[in-house]
Amino acid sequence: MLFLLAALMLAAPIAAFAQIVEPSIIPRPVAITVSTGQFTLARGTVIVAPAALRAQALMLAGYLKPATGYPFQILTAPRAGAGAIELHLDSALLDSLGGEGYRLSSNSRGVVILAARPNGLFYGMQTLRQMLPPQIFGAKRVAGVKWTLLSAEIVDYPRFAWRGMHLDVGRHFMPKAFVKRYIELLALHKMNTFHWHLTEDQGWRIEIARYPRLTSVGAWRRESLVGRPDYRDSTKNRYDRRRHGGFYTQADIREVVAFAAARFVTVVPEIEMPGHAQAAIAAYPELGVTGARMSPWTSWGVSENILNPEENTVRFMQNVLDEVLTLFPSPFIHVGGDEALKKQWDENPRVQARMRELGAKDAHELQSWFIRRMDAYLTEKGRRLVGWDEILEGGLAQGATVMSWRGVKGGLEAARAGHDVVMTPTTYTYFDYYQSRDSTKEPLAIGGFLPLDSVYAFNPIPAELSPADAKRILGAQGQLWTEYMKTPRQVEYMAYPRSTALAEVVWTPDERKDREYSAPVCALLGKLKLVSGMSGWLLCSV
Ligand code: TNX
Repeated sequence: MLFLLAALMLAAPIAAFAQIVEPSIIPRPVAITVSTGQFTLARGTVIVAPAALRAQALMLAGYLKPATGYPFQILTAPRAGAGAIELHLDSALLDSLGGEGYRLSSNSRGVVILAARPNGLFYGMQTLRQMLPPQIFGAKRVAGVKWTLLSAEIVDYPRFAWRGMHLDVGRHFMPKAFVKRYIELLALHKMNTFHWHLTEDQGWRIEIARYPRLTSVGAWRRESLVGRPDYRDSTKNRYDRRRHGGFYTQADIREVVAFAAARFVTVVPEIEMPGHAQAAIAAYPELGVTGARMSPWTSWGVSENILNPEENTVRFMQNVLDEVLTLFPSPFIHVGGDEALKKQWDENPRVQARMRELGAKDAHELQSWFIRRMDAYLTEKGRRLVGWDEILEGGLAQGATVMSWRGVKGGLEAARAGHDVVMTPTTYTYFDYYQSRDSTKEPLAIGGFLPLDSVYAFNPIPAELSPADAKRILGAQGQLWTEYMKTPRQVEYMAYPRSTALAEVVWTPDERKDREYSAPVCALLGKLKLVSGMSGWLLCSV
């Protein structure tokens, strides 16, 4: 017994020494083998890429230059004696890796990244960054660091095609520079979809040339609610008496879309209808049901004001979509559809007459009619409509894709009916909820409780779905609703580290997910903290 113990005590340090630790890459790669040996970036390290991949090579140099201070000359062929990072495309890899997969080999001579498509090369580059010392994320030259990465063989590709994060800029406007940073962080995590929630009751944020009042009026509200609304007695609500607003010009939007495209992120715009449209009604009262003059909403919750279902309104929104389509190449266009309160429709004689005229037996069918009109319009333009799961009520439009937010039930139903689905359930993907048990230690949030480990445990494919129907689940997405997030810093605090956990949910095979989830997430977060004051730190420091 004693002998055994002694043997164990002797063996333990040797085993620990011999064991090569897998680098913490998030999302965790499909397969990685690490061996002894390493490569160190040096002043003379070159990037080797064929001329067709110059944009990718420049992007890589742009990632590595600031912290190292090295020039990273770009060559089309290796140079004897110089360590190299090589980028190669090989379409024969399409079958094994898909369009977004890559292979990365590193040894003492350098690094080779192979992929069938540029997307894959880009993800290989993100992996390379994460294999280097964390200081590589610094924006300025860091002296005294050995820029070493371990020898490894990595084969990697995503589990889902839709790997997304959403951002509500309607409740609080977020500056363009932050939107770009948010996208850069998505790309670092191999996410490929940015769902930009651009219109709300409280603010319309996208310039539409044909309807200038949408932004001159709709983008500005007089003041904002302080704290949470009092639902029983609204006279108790307090306001900050500070004008809030902002919008993106079409030039801003083009800039963001191009920035995202260079990082293989598709920007899916959302233009909300028929509910969550008070800012639009404030700008053009004829879009509303009551005809009342109003301003963009100053409170949080769900406004009763809803678009009227007249032909003029449909045309107005289609004209808006026309401009949206010129700005966003995304195949998917989001039209909202959630929480459209039907009170004004139910109470208004004109709307009731319209329902009879259209043969809609209730307000749900009327909403369904409205969404179908948009679906037909977008389909005719070669795009696909996405909406929140309320678009199932009253009958789902033919080509619609559903975001299942009120649990996964809507998603199951839609998938079984042959529709594509993005899983966005509150229980796993609402990053506007509190993230720690003692919410008194956190800044005010909407409520709820969604800690990091719950996000990490999420499987976007519900067990009850048949393998055939499961193919309808395009992926999943995290939501950042900003009623209680006034600043970019607050958004980041809520988004991280939970977005890192979600990144692994949508990329890594379920069985490869690390049981010690928090260690790698926090390790990466430590690296990210170096990117000028990342704020989502709470869960890793407790
Ligand atoms: C529900 S999710 C909403 C949003 C709110 C959010 C707050 C969805 C489609 N609608 O308008 O901001 O809850 O958690």
